[in-house]
Amino acid sequence: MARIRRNAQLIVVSNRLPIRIIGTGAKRRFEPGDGGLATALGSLLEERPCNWIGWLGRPGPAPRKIRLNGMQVIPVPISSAEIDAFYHGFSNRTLWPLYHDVIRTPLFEHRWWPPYVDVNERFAAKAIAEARRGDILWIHDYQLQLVPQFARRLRPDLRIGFFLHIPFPPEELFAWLPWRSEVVEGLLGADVIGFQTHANAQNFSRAARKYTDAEGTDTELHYQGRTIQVGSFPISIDFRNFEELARSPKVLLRAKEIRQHAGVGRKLILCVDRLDYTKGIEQRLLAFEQLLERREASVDDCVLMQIAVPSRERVREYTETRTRVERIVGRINGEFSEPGIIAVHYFRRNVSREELVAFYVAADIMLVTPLRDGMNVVAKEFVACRTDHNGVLILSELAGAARELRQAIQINPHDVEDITAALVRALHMHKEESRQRMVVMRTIVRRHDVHHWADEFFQALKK
Ligand code: GDG
Repeated sequence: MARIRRNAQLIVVSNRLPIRIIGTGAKRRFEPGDGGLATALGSLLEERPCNWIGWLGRPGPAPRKIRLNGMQVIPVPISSAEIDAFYHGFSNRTLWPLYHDVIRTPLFEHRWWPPYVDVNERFAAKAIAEARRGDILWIHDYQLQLVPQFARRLRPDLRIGFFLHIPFPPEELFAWLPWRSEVVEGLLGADVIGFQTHANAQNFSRAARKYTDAEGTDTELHYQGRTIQVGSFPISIDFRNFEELARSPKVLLRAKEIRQHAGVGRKLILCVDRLDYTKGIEQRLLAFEQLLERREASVDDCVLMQIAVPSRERVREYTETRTRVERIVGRINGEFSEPGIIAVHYFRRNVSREELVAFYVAADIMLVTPLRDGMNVVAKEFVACRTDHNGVLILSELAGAARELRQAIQINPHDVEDITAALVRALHMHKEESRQRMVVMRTIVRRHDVHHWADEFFQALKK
């Protein structure tokens, strides 16, 4: 088995690079993006030489290499046609809905598969071109599930890790995928395959035993003469960084302003998501509507603020979700708002990290209702920002985060009644009870922060 050299370089492979392009043509320059993965890997990147392979987010040719903060960034070129098939098509209309409990029907378009294979092969080729003997490859997420196998074939000397950020579906659903064997074989090229939860890891091991010659247990598979570790590595956040931001005078001042806009004496119910059908935005709005309709609370008691970050707008299911969400927001406001008293504040935009933290600090209730989610780090960010130990978290039991955040009010996000009942409970929860719950959740997230996550994965890879 390949071992890690002490001065081995780390080669991270992810669909998107952790950088932003500013400007075009001769005026083009690059800046670090504020992606969660870059933060997560921060300490590892400082420890050893690092390369990052990924896509810049624009079609067509890409610059050869970029040096940024001591890291070498290697962009992978992807054409417009490939973006349509590999990214919008196979990744986001086949795999994404299939891996999220088929909340939307996945499309199985055979013309999308060859570009998925080609682009994966290109990522692998770029990665191994940078790899010296015994280096470490850490590949991320559903867009790149074939990279481990491509890299392994050409470079058996490398240590290869793969981490899936989204759920791995149960056998009954994975069976739908016409390329199920190829996908599992692709992943089995890795030495360590990490998932957000035990259930996801178990789903994968079962699929591997069913669709390939792999043998073994839920945590250890034997395949083509190699041993592969399969495990759960729940991702987390940079707790200290969020906590510090939440304590900064600028953020506190902004939080105060947001509270004033919410209205005196009104409890602020906050929701933060990419505008994605997996996040259960419609269900939670219906629950809020029901709360007002039944007069279990009025607009004088509470206000809902939804930050909805535009996402995948070239995919039809996403534009449809947006239309539906906005229709419900309009209906609730038409029915219940009063002059100067808005029932639902809806912000369809990306806000800065500081602004986001100010919202977390200002909120009374955080409402997180995904119909299925790998982890959901928004829930953890809210907890990290509550340095006052106040605030109630309502959390979907179908988010990976529910495994750790047991002191949240957990709900079944498909059950609008359940969400309404949780809102009533949260609105009336005694301060001492919410405080006790928050203290426990903060201890858990502080201990299992993102550095812990990256270290654990890396340790497994070193074994
Ligand atoms: C995938 C999996 C898994 C949101 N709005 C703004 C903003 N955000 C940031 C949040 C948070 C991130 O985006 C969203 O993370 P989630 O975990 O909720 O979800 P996905 O984007 O679906 O991510 C998920 C994750 O990967 C990590 O493994 O947890 O299950 O689906 O960090 O803060 N950030 C800023 N402005 C916004 O308006 N700055």
